[in-house]
Amino acid sequence: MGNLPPVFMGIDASTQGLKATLLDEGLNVVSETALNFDRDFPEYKTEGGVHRHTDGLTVTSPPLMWVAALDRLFERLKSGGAPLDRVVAISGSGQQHGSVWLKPGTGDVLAALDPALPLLDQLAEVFSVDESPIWMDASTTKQCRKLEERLGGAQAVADITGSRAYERFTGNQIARIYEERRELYDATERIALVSSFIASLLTGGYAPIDTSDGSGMNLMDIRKKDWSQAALDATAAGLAAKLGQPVAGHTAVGMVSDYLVRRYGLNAAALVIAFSGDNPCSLAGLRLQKPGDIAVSLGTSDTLFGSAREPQPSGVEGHVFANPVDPGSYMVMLVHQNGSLTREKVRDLVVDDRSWQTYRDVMSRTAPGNNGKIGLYLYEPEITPPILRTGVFRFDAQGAPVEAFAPGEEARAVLESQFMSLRVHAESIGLRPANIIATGGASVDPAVIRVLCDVFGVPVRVAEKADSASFGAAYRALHGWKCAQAGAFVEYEQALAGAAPYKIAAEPDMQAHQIYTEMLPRIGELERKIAEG
Ligand code: 5FX
Repeated sequence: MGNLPPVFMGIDASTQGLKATLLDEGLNVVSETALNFDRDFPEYKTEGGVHRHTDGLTVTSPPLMWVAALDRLFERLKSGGAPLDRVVAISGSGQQHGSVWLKPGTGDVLAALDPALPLLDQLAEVFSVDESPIWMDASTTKQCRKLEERLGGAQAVADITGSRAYERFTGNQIARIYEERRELYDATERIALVSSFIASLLTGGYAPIDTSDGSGMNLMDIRKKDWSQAALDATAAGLAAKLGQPVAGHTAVGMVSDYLVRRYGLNAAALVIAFSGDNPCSLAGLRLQKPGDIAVSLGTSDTLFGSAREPQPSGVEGHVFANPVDPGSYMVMLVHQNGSLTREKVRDLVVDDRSWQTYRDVMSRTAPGNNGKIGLYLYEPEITPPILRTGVFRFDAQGAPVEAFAPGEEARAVLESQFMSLRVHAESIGLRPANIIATGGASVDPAVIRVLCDVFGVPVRVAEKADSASFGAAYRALHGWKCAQAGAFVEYEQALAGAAPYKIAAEPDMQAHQIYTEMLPRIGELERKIAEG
Protein backbone atom coordinates (compact mmCIF):
# COMPACT_ATOMS: atom_id res chain seq x y z
CA MET A 1 0.00 0.00 0.00
CA GLY A 2 3.05 2.27 0.33
CA ASN A 3 2.32 5.52 2.11
CA LEU A 4 -1.17 6.10 0.77
CA PRO A 5 -3.58 7.35 3.42
CA PRO A 6 -5.61 4.58 5.07
CA VAL A 7 -9.33 4.06 4.50
CA PHE A 8 -11.86 2.51 6.93
CA MET A 9 -14.88 0.65 5.72
CA GLY A 10 -18.25 0.11 7.39
CA ILE A 11 -20.82 -2.34 6.04
CA ASP A 12 -24.40 -1.87 7.17
CA ALA A 13 -26.57 -4.96 6.76
CA SER A 14 -29.96 -3.55 7.68
CA THR A 15 -33.38 -5.14 7.28
CA GLN A 16 -33.98 -3.40 3.98
CA GLY A 17 -30.59 -3.20 2.33
CA LEU A 18 -26.83 -3.39 2.37
CA LYS A 19 -24.60 -0.35 2.37
CA ALA A 20 -20.88 0.40 2.42
CA THR A 21 -19.34 3.61 3.77
CA LEU A 22 -15.61 4.28 3.29
CA LEU A 23 -14.01 6.99 5.42
CA ASP A 24 -10.55 8.51 5.50
CA GLU A 25 -8.70 9.10 8.76
CA GLY A 26 -10.32 12.54 9.04
CA LEU A 27 -13.71 10.73 9.00
CA ASN A 28 -14.62 12.18 5.59
CA VAL A 29 -16.63 9.97 3.25
CA VAL A 30 -14.44 8.82 0.36
CA SER A 31 -16.91 6.37 -1.15
CA GLU A 32 -20.42 5.09 -0.49
CA THR A 33 -22.73 2.62 -2.15
CA ALA A 34 -26.10 1.19 -1.15
CA LEU A 35 -28.34 -1.64 -2.32
CA ASN A 36 -32.00 -2.15 -1.58
CA PHE A 37 -33.12 -5.78 -1.32
CA ASP A 38 -36.62 -5.33 -2.81
CA ARG A 39 -35.41 -3.20 -5.71
CA ASP A 40 -32.05 -4.77 -6.50
CA PHE A 41 -32.86 -8.42 -5.74
CA PRO A 42 -36.47 -8.90 -6.90
CA GLU A 43 -35.85 -12.64 -7.36
CA TYR A 44 -36.03 -13.10 -3.56
CA LYS A 45 -39.53 -11.54 -3.51
CA THR A 46 -39.06 -9.64 -0.26
CA GLU A 47 -41.15 -6.72 0.95
CA GLY A 48 -39.08 -4.34 3.01
CA GLY A 49 -36.36 -7.01 2.88
CA VAL A 50 -38.49 -9.63 4.61
CA HIS A 51 -40.98 -12.43 4.11
CA ARG A 52 -44.07 -12.25 6.31
CA HIS A 53 -45.59 -15.66 6.85
CA THR A 54 -49.31 -16.46 6.83
CA ASP A 55 -49.49 -17.00 10.62
CA GLY A 56 -49.07 -13.24 10.97
CA LEU A 57 -46.24 -13.71 13.46
CA THR A 58 -43.34 -15.38 11.66
CA VAL A 59 -41.03 -13.03 9.75
CA THR A 60 -37.91 -14.23 7.93
CA SER A 61 -35.35 -13.20 5.31
CA PRO A 62 -33.40 -15.46 2.93
CA PRO A 63 -29.74 -15.47 4.00
CA LEU A 64 -28.69 -16.25 0.42
CA MET A 65 -30.01 -12.80 -0.53
CA TRP A 66 -27.50 -11.27 1.88
CA VAL A 67 -24.73 -13.25 0.16
CA ALA A 68 -25.87 -12.07 -3.28
CA ALA A 69 -25.94 -8.51 -1.96
CA LEU A 70 -22.38 -8.71 -0.64
CA ASP A 71 -21.18 -9.89 -4.07
CA ARG A 72 -22.95 -6.94 -5.69
CA LEU A 73 -21.71 -4.45 -3.09
CA PHE A 74 -18.06 -5.29 -3.75
CA GLU A 75 -18.61 -5.36 -7.52
CA ARG A 76 -20.08 -1.85 -7.35
CA LEU A 77 -17.32 -0.55 -5.11
CA LYS A 78 -14.69 -1.96 -7.45
CA SER A 79 -16.29 -0.76 -10.68
CA GLY A 80 -16.93 2.64 -9.10
CA GLY A 81 -13.20 3.03 -8.37
CA ALA A 82 -13.48 2.89 -4.55
CA PRO A 83 -9.98 2.74 -3.03
CA LEU A 84 -10.31 -0.86 -1.81
CA ASP A 85 -6.52 -1.25 -1.88
CA ARG A 86 -6.28 1.43 0.84
CA VAL A 87 -8.80 -0.17 3.20
CA VAL A 88 -6.95 -1.11 6.40
CA ALA A 89 -9.96 -2.20 8.45
CA ILE A 90 -13.59 -3.22 7.88
CA SER A 91 -16.30 -3.48 10.44
CA GLY A 92 -20.04 -3.71 10.18
CA SER A 93 -23.51 -3.36 11.52
CA GLY A 94 -26.26 -5.95 11.27
CA GLN A 95 -29.96 -5.84 12.06
CA GLN A 96 -30.09 -7.26 15.58
CA HIS A 97 -31.42 -10.66 16.66
CA GLY A 98 -31.58 -12.36 13.21
CA SER A 99 -29.86 -15.74 13.00
CA VAL A 100 -28.03 -17.56 10.19
CA TRP A 101 -27.89 -21.34 10.41
CA LEU A 102 -24.90 -23.04 8.81
CA LYS A 103 -24.32 -26.70 7.97
CA PRO A 104 -21.26 -28.66 9.10
CA GLY A 105 -18.25 -27.86 6.92
CA THR A 106 -19.31 -24.28 6.10
CA GLY A 107 -16.11 -22.99 7.71
CA ASP A 108 -14.10 -25.05 5.23
CA VAL A 109 -16.19 -23.83 2.30
CA LEU A 110 -15.54 -20.22 3.41
CA ALA A 111 -11.82 -20.88 3.71
CA ALA A 112 -11.56 -22.34 0.20
CA LEU A 113 -13.59 -19.83 -1.84
CA ASP A 114 -12.61 -19.63 -5.51
CA PRO A 115 -11.94 -15.99 -6.53
CA ALA A 116 -13.06 -16.76 -10.08
CA LEU A 117 -16.65 -17.20 -8.90
CA PRO A 118 -19.17 -15.07 -6.99
CA LEU A 119 -19.98 -16.01 -3.37
CA LEU A 120 -23.54 -16.82 -4.41
CA ASP A 121 -22.43 -19.73 -6.61
CA GLN A 122 -20.35 -21.20 -3.82
CA LEU A 123 -22.59 -20.74 -0.78
CA ALA A 124 -26.00 -21.80 -2.05
CA GLU A 125 -25.81 -25.10 -0.15
CA VAL A 126 -24.41 -24.01 3.21
CA PHE A 127 -27.64 -23.00 5.00
CA SER A 128 -29.37 -25.56 7.19
CA VAL A 129 -32.31 -23.14 7.61
CA ASP A 130 -32.96 -21.34 4.34
CA GLU A 131 -35.18 -18.63 5.85
CA SER A 132 -33.52 -16.78 8.72
CA PRO A 133 -35.77 -15.66 11.58
CA ILE A 134 -35.34 -11.89 12.03
CA TRP A 135 -36.15 -9.23 14.65
CA MET A 136 -39.68 -8.62 13.35
CA ASP A 137 -40.67 -12.19 14.21
CA ALA A 138 -43.13 -12.41 17.10
CA SER A 139 -43.84 -16.14 16.99
CA THR A 140 -41.98 -17.29 20.11
CA THR A 141 -44.17 -16.23 23.04
CA LYS A 142 -44.33 -19.85 24.22
CA GLN A 143 -40.53 -20.12 24.26
CA CYS A 144 -40.25 -16.77 26.09
CA ARG A 145 -42.58 -17.89 28.88
CA LYS A 146 -40.65 -21.15 29.16
CA LEU A 147 -37.30 -19.38 29.47
CA GLU A 148 -38.70 -17.10 32.19
CA GLU A 149 -40.20 -20.06 34.01
CA ARG A 150 -36.97 -22.01 33.91
CA LEU A 151 -34.77 -19.14 35.05
CA GLY A 152 -37.11 -17.91 37.79
CA GLY A 153 -39.18 -15.15 36.18
CA ALA A 154 -38.84 -12.14 33.90
CA GLN A 155 -36.65 -10.18 36.34
CA ALA A 156 -34.32 -13.17 36.75
CA VAL A 157 -33.90 -13.43 32.96
CA ALA A 158 -33.22 -9.67 32.82
CA ASP A 159 -30.75 -9.83 35.70
CA ILE A 160 -28.67 -12.39 33.79
CA THR A 161 -29.14 -11.45 30.14
CA GLY A 162 -29.95 -7.72 30.36
CA SER A 163 -33.54 -8.05 29.07
CA ARG A 164 -36.62 -10.05 30.00
CA ALA A 165 -37.49 -12.71 27.41
CA TYR A 166 -38.45 -11.05 24.12
CA GLU A 167 -39.95 -12.84 21.15
CA ARG A 168 -37.43 -11.42 18.68
CA PHE A 169 -34.37 -12.27 20.80
CA THR A 170 -32.29 -14.98 19.14
CA GLY A 171 -32.30 -17.54 21.95
CA ASN A 172 -36.08 -17.79 21.83
CA GLN A 173 -35.96 -18.10 18.05
CA ILE A 174 -33.41 -20.90 18.45
CA ALA A 175 -35.64 -22.61 21.02
CA ARG A 176 -38.55 -22.59 18.58
CA ILE A 177 -36.51 -24.24 15.81
CA TYR A 178 -35.10 -26.71 18.36
CA GLU A 179 -38.62 -27.65 19.46
CA GLU A 180 -40.41 -27.60 16.14
CA ARG A 181 -37.75 -28.50 13.58
CA ARG A 182 -35.24 -30.51 15.56
CA GLU A 183 -33.71 -32.09 12.44
CA LEU A 184 -32.62 -28.64 11.23
CA TYR A 185 -31.05 -27.80 14.59
CA ASP A 186 -29.17 -31.10 14.51
CA ALA A 187 -28.01 -30.39 10.95
CA THR A 188 -26.42 -27.09 12.07
CA GLU A 189 -22.78 -26.62 13.00
CA ARG A 190 -22.84 -22.86 13.60
CA ILE A 191 -25.55 -20.35 14.41
CA ALA A 192 -24.37 -16.84 13.53
CA LEU A 193 -26.06 -13.48 13.97
CA VAL A 194 -26.55 -11.39 10.83
CA SER A 195 -23.56 -9.32 11.99
CA SER A 196 -21.17 -12.22 12.59
CA PHE A 197 -22.35 -13.96 9.42
CA ILE A 198 -21.34 -11.02 7.20
CA ALA A 199 -18.03 -10.83 9.09
CA SER A 200 -17.54 -14.55 8.35
CA LEU A 201 -17.98 -13.89 4.63
CA LEU A 202 -15.17 -11.34 4.88
CA THR A 203 -12.68 -13.36 6.92
CA GLY A 204 -13.32 -16.67 5.15
CA GLY A 205 -14.10 -18.56 8.36
CA TYR A 206 -16.51 -18.45 11.30
CA ALA A 207 -16.24 -14.97 12.85
CA PRO A 208 -17.26 -14.62 16.50
CA ILE A 209 -20.37 -12.85 17.75
CA ASP A 210 -19.51 -9.58 19.50
CA THR A 211 -20.71 -9.19 23.08
CA SER A 212 -22.84 -6.17 22.23
CA ASP A 213 -24.97 -7.85 19.55
CA GLY A 214 -24.72 -11.04 21.61
CA SER A 215 -26.61 -9.22 24.37
CA GLY A 216 -29.71 -9.29 22.14
CA MET A 217 -30.09 -13.05 22.38
CA ASN A 218 -31.36 -13.70 25.96
CA LEU A 219 -28.38 -16.07 26.16
CA MET A 220 -25.43 -14.03 27.38
CA ASP A 221 -24.52 -13.14 30.93
CA ILE A 222 -24.09 -9.41 30.40
CA ARG A 223 -21.71 -9.02 33.34
CA LYS A 224 -19.44 -11.96 32.48
CA LYS A 225 -19.74 -11.19 28.74
CA ASP A 226 -19.97 -14.89 28.08
CA TRP A 227 -22.84 -17.31 27.49
CA SER A 228 -24.94 -18.05 30.55
CA GLN A 229 -24.98 -21.81 31.07
CA ALA A 230 -28.44 -21.58 32.65
CA ALA A 231 -29.85 -19.69 29.66
CA LEU A 232 -28.19 -22.07 27.18
CA ASP A 233 -29.55 -25.10 29.04
CA ALA A 234 -33.05 -23.61 29.06
CA THR A 235 -32.87 -22.99 25.29
CA ALA A 236 -31.45 -26.00 23.46
CA ALA A 237 -29.04 -28.88 24.10
CA GLY A 238 -25.49 -28.50 22.81
CA LEU A 239 -25.90 -24.82 22.00
CA ALA A 240 -22.55 -23.44 23.24
CA ALA A 241 -20.63 -25.36 20.57
CA LYS A 242 -22.83 -23.90 17.85
CA LEU A 243 -22.38 -20.29 18.99
CA GLY A 244 -18.60 -19.98 19.40
CA GLN A 245 -16.98 -17.67 21.94
CA PRO A 246 -18.19 -14.03 22.02
CA VAL A 247 -15.60 -11.21 21.80
CA ALA A 248 -15.60 -7.48 22.64
CA GLY A 249 -16.70 -5.15 19.84
CA HIS A 250 -13.26 -3.64 19.20
CA THR A 251 -11.61 -7.05 18.60
CA ALA A 252 -9.87 -7.81 15.30
CA VAL A 253 -11.45 -11.13 14.33
CA GLY A 254 -9.22 -11.84 11.34
CA MET A 255 -7.79 -10.50 8.10
CA VAL A 256 -9.85 -10.10 4.95
CA SER A 257 -9.91 -13.36 3.03
CA ASP A 258 -7.63 -14.17 0.16
CA TYR A 259 -10.85 -14.42 -1.88
CA LEU A 260 -11.60 -10.70 -1.41
CA VAL A 261 -8.01 -9.70 -2.04
CA ARG A 262 -7.82 -11.60 -5.29
CA ARG A 263 -11.34 -10.96 -6.59
CA TYR A 264 -11.78 -7.30 -5.66
CA GLY A 265 -8.27 -6.03 -4.99
CA LEU A 266 -8.75 -5.51 -1.26
CA ASN A 267 -5.63 -4.70 0.69
CA ALA A 268 -4.26 -8.03 1.96
CA ALA A 269 -3.34 -6.40 5.29
CA ALA A 270 -6.91 -5.22 6.02
CA LEU A 271 -8.27 -6.28 9.39
CA VAL A 272 -11.85 -7.34 10.01
CA ILE A 273 -13.10 -5.85 13.29
CA ALA A 274 -15.98 -7.71 14.98
CA PHE A 275 -19.31 -6.75 13.43
CA SER A 276 -22.04 -5.62 15.83
CA GLY A 277 -25.76 -4.84 15.92
CA ASP A 278 -27.34 -1.77 14.33
CA ASN A 279 -28.30 -0.15 17.63
CA PRO A 280 -24.83 -0.62 19.17
CA CYS A 281 -23.38 0.76 15.92
CA SER A 282 -25.70 3.78 16.18
CA LEU A 283 -24.32 4.43 19.66
CA ALA A 284 -20.84 4.32 18.12
CA GLY A 285 -21.97 6.43 15.14
CA LEU A 286 -23.31 9.15 17.41
CA ARG A 287 -20.05 8.91 19.40
CA LEU A 288 -21.77 8.33 22.72
CA GLN A 289 -19.10 7.02 24.95
CA LYS A 290 -19.29 8.64 28.34
CA PRO A 291 -22.01 7.50 30.72
CA GLY A 292 -24.50 10.38 30.68
CA ASP A 293 -24.32 10.90 26.92
CA ILE A 294 -27.75 9.87 25.69
CA ALA A 295 -29.19 9.71 22.19
CA VAL A 296 -32.86 10.16 21.47
CA SER A 297 -33.80 8.98 18.02
CA LEU A 298 -37.14 10.48 17.02
CA GLY A 299 -38.44 8.21 14.30
CA THR A 300 -41.51 6.08 13.59
CA SER A 301 -40.90 4.85 17.09
CA ASP A 302 -38.70 6.80 19.51
CA THR A 303 -35.55 5.12 20.78
CA LEU A 304 -33.49 6.33 23.67
CA PHE A 305 -30.07 4.87 24.30
CA GLY A 306 -26.83 5.65 25.97
CA SER A 307 -23.98 4.20 27.92
CA ALA A 308 -24.21 3.41 31.61
CA ARG A 309 -21.55 2.42 34.12
CA GLU A 310 -23.65 -0.13 35.99
CA PRO A 311 -26.33 -2.37 34.50
CA GLN A 312 -29.76 -1.99 36.09
CA PRO A 313 -31.86 -4.41 34.01
CA SER A 314 -35.62 -4.36 34.25
CA GLY A 315 -37.95 -7.36 34.08
CA VAL A 316 -40.54 -5.11 32.48
CA GLU A 317 -38.92 -2.86 29.91
CA GLY A 318 -35.75 -1.83 28.15
CA HIS A 319 -32.54 -3.58 27.30
CA VAL A 320 -29.04 -3.60 28.71
CA PHE A 321 -26.37 -4.54 26.17
CA ALA A 322 -22.59 -4.71 26.40
CA ASN A 323 -21.16 -1.41 25.12
CA PRO A 324 -19.59 -1.90 21.65
CA VAL A 325 -16.85 0.69 22.13
CA ASP A 326 -16.11 0.46 25.84
CA PRO A 327 -15.70 -2.97 27.45
CA GLY A 328 -15.99 -1.36 30.89
CA SER A 329 -19.53 -0.02 30.49
CA TYR A 330 -22.95 -0.95 29.16
CA MET A 331 -25.42 0.28 26.60
CA VAL A 332 -29.01 0.83 27.71
CA MET A 333 -31.87 1.12 25.27
CA LEU A 334 -35.61 1.86 25.44
CA VAL A 335 -38.06 1.75 22.57
CA HIS A 336 -41.23 3.86 22.66
CA GLN A 337 -43.63 2.59 20.03
CA ASN A 338 -45.69 5.82 19.94
CA GLY A 339 -43.23 8.20 18.29
CA SER A 340 -43.50 10.32 15.16
CA LEU A 341 -46.64 8.70 13.78
CA THR A 342 -48.45 9.57 16.99
CA ARG A 343 -47.12 13.16 16.96
CA GLU A 344 -48.27 13.52 13.36
CA LYS A 345 -51.76 12.25 14.20
CA VAL A 346 -52.08 14.84 16.95
CA ARG A 347 -50.76 17.55 14.63
CA ASP A 348 -53.41 16.65 12.06
CA LEU A 349 -56.09 16.91 14.76
CA VAL A 350 -54.87 20.25 15.99
CA VAL A 351 -53.96 22.20 12.84
CA ASP A 352 -55.85 22.21 9.56
CA ASP A 353 -52.83 22.86 7.35
CA ARG A 354 -50.88 19.94 8.91
CA SER A 355 -47.79 22.12 9.25
CA TRP A 356 -45.37 22.08 12.15
CA GLN A 357 -45.04 25.86 11.85
CA THR A 358 -48.76 26.36 12.64
CA TYR A 359 -48.49 23.68 15.33
CA ARG A 360 -45.77 25.70 17.05
CA ASP A 361 -47.93 28.82 16.98
CA VAL A 362 -50.87 26.93 18.49
CA MET A 363 -48.67 25.37 21.14
CA SER A 364 -47.21 28.73 22.14
CA ARG A 365 -50.63 29.68 23.59
CA THR A 366 -49.88 27.39 26.53
CA ALA A 367 -47.13 27.29 29.12
CA PRO A 368 -44.73 24.45 30.04
CA GLY A 369 -46.58 21.97 32.25
CA ASN A 370 -49.94 22.71 30.57
CA ASN A 371 -51.35 23.93 33.91
CA GLY A 372 -51.15 20.38 35.22
CA LYS A 373 -53.10 18.81 32.37
CA ILE A 374 -51.68 15.54 31.05
CA GLY A 375 -52.61 13.62 27.90
CA LEU A 376 -51.32 10.17 26.96
CA TYR A 377 -51.58 9.42 23.25
CA LEU A 378 -51.34 5.69 22.69
CA TYR A 379 -52.45 5.16 19.13
CA GLU A 380 -50.32 2.00 19.01
CA PRO A 381 -49.93 -0.58 21.77
CA GLU A 382 -46.97 0.70 23.76
CA ILE A 383 -43.74 -1.25 24.39
CA THR A 384 -42.38 1.05 27.12
CA PRO A 385 -44.17 0.66 29.42
CA PRO A 386 -46.07 -2.34 28.08
CA ILE A 387 -49.65 -1.05 27.53
CA LEU A 388 -51.88 -3.01 25.19
CA ARG A 389 -54.83 -0.61 25.45
CA THR A 390 -54.87 1.98 22.71
CA GLY A 391 -56.54 5.38 22.69
CA VAL A 392 -56.11 8.95 23.92
CA PHE A 393 -56.30 9.47 27.68
CA ARG A 394 -56.65 13.05 28.93
CA PHE A 395 -56.56 14.16 32.56
CA ASP A 396 -57.04 17.49 34.33
CA ALA A 397 -54.67 18.85 36.97
CA GLN A 398 -56.39 16.77 39.67
CA GLY A 399 -56.00 13.55 37.66
CA ALA A 400 -59.67 13.28 36.67
CA PRO A 401 -60.34 12.06 33.10
CA VAL A 402 -61.53 14.73 30.66
CA GLU A 403 -62.97 14.38 27.16
CA ALA A 404 -61.08 17.09 25.30
CA PHE A 405 -58.32 19.69 25.48
CA ALA A 406 -58.12 23.07 23.77
CA PRO A 407 -55.93 22.88 20.63
CA GLY A 408 -52.96 24.58 22.35
CA GLU A 409 -53.18 22.15 25.27
CA GLU A 410 -53.42 19.16 22.97
CA ALA A 411 -50.40 20.28 20.94
CA ARG A 412 -48.32 20.60 24.09
CA ALA A 413 -49.68 17.55 25.90
CA VAL A 414 -48.46 14.97 23.40
CA LEU A 415 -44.86 16.22 23.43
CA GLU A 416 -44.77 16.65 27.20
CA SER A 417 -46.15 13.20 28.00
CA GLN A 418 -43.95 11.44 25.46
CA PHE A 419 -40.76 12.98 26.82
CA MET A 420 -41.75 12.80 30.50
CA SER A 421 -42.51 9.12 29.97
CA LEU A 422 -39.12 8.61 28.27
CA ARG A 423 -37.46 10.28 31.26
CA VAL A 424 -39.37 8.18 33.82
CA HIS A 425 -38.44 4.92 32.11
CA ALA A 426 -34.86 5.96 31.35
CA GLU A 427 -34.35 6.73 35.03
CA SER A 428 -35.90 3.43 36.04
CA ILE A 429 -33.15 1.56 34.17
CA GLY A 430 -30.37 3.81 35.37
CA LEU A 431 -30.05 6.36 32.55
CA ARG A 432 -29.63 9.96 33.69
CA PRO A 433 -28.52 12.17 30.82
CA ALA A 434 -25.92 14.88 31.12
CA ASN A 435 -26.21 15.58 27.40
CA ILE A 436 -28.69 14.58 24.73
CA ILE A 437 -28.00 14.05 21.05
CA ALA A 438 -31.24 14.10 19.11
CA THR A 439 -31.46 12.40 15.77
CA GLY A 440 -34.17 11.16 13.40
CA GLY A 441 -36.85 13.02 11.43
CA ALA A 442 -38.49 15.00 14.24
CA SER A 443 -35.16 16.25 15.61
CA VAL A 444 -35.23 19.20 13.20
CA ASP A 445 -38.37 20.62 14.80
CA PRO A 446 -37.61 23.37 17.36
CA ALA A 447 -40.86 22.82 19.30
CA VAL A 448 -40.06 19.14 19.77
CA ILE A 449 -36.49 19.90 20.81
CA ARG A 450 -37.61 22.61 23.26
CA VAL A 451 -39.87 20.23 25.20
CA LEU A 452 -37.29 17.40 25.07
CA CYS A 453 -34.61 19.76 26.40
CA ASP A 454 -36.74 21.17 29.24
CA VAL A 455 -38.10 17.79 30.34
CA PHE A 456 -34.58 16.35 30.71
CA GLY A 457 -33.00 19.62 31.83
CA VAL A 458 -29.82 19.17 29.77
CA PRO A 459 -28.48 20.70 26.55
CA VAL A 460 -29.67 19.04 23.35
CA ARG A 461 -27.40 18.69 20.35
CA VAL A 462 -28.65 17.55 16.96
CA ALA A 463 -26.92 15.00 14.72
CA GLU A 464 -28.04 15.60 11.15
CA LYS A 465 -26.72 12.36 9.64
CA ALA A 466 -29.59 9.91 9.41
CA ASP A 467 -27.54 6.72 8.98
CA SER A 468 -25.68 6.59 12.26
CA ALA A 469 -25.38 2.77 12.11
CA SER A 470 -23.30 2.70 8.92
CA PHE A 471 -21.09 5.55 10.12
CA GLY A 472 -20.82 3.74 13.43
CA ALA A 473 -19.62 0.63 11.62
CA ALA A 474 -16.90 2.61 9.84
CA TYR A 475 -15.92 4.43 13.06
CA ARG A 476 -15.68 1.07 14.79
CA ALA A 477 -13.36 -0.15 12.00
CA LEU A 478 -11.09 2.82 12.78
CA HIS A 479 -11.35 2.20 16.53
CA GLY A 480 -10.57 -1.52 16.23
CA TRP A 481 -7.66 -0.77 13.91
CA LYS A 482 -6.20 1.77 16.37
CA CYS A 483 -6.54 -0.77 19.20
CA ALA A 484 -4.80 -3.41 17.06
CA GLN A 485 -2.01 -0.96 16.13
CA ALA A 486 -1.48 -0.03 19.79
CA GLY A 487 -1.71 -3.65 20.94
CA ALA A 488 -4.02 -2.37 23.71
CA PHE A 489 -7.46 -0.84 24.16
CA VAL A 490 -7.60 2.78 22.96
CA GLU A 491 -10.42 4.97 24.30
CA TYR A 492 -13.07 5.46 21.62
CA GLU A 493 -13.07 9.21 22.15
CA GLN A 494 -9.34 9.31 21.54
CA ALA A 495 -9.61 7.17 18.39
CA LEU A 496 -12.23 9.58 17.03
CA ALA A 497 -10.55 12.76 18.21
CA GLY A 498 -10.87 14.24 14.69
CA ALA A 499 -14.68 14.19 14.72
CA ALA A 500 -16.44 17.56 14.51
CA PRO A 501 -18.50 18.34 17.64
CA TYR A 502 -22.30 18.42 17.38
CA LYS A 503 -23.93 21.84 17.47
CA ILE A 504 -26.06 22.75 20.48
CA ALA A 505 -29.70 23.16 19.40
CA ALA A 506 -31.24 24.04 22.78
CA GLU A 507 -30.23 24.91 26.35
CA PRO A 508 -32.72 24.00 29.08
CA ASP A 509 -35.05 26.45 30.80
CA MET A 510 -34.57 25.23 34.37
CA GLN A 511 -37.85 26.70 35.59
CA ALA A 512 -39.77 24.62 33.04
CA HIS A 513 -37.57 21.66 33.97
CA GLN A 514 -38.62 22.01 37.61
CA ILE A 515 -42.30 21.94 36.61
CA TYR A 516 -41.76 18.74 34.63
CA THR A 517 -39.77 17.10 37.41
CA GLU A 518 -42.67 17.69 39.80
CA MET A 519 -45.09 16.13 37.28
CA LEU A 520 -43.06 12.96 36.69
CA PRO A 521 -44.63 10.77 39.41
CA ARG A 522 -48.07 11.50 37.93
CA ILE A 523 -46.98 10.18 34.52
CA GLY A 524 -45.88 6.83 35.94
CA GLU A 525 -49.09 6.59 37.95
CA LEU A 526 -51.38 7.37 35.00
CA GLU A 527 -49.54 4.86 32.80
CA ARG A 528 -50.09 2.20 35.45
CA LYS A 529 -53.79 3.07 35.67
CA ILE A 530 -54.23 2.85 31.89
CA ALA A 531 -52.32 -0.43 31.68
CA GLU A 532 -54.54 -1.90 34.39
CA GLY A 533 -57.63 -0.71 32.52
C1 5FX B 1 -33.64 -3.81 18.41
O1 5FX B 1 -33.83 -4.61 19.52
C2 5FX B 1 -34.43 -4.24 17.26
O2 5FX B 1 -35.12 -5.24 17.28
C3 5FX B 1 -34.36 -3.44 15.99
O3 5FX B 1 -33.95 -2.14 16.25
C4 5FX B 1 -33.43 -4.12 15.02
O4 5FX B 1 -32.13 -4.12 15.51
C5 5FX B 1 -33.52 -3.42 13.68
F1 5FX B 1 -32.61 -3.87 12.87
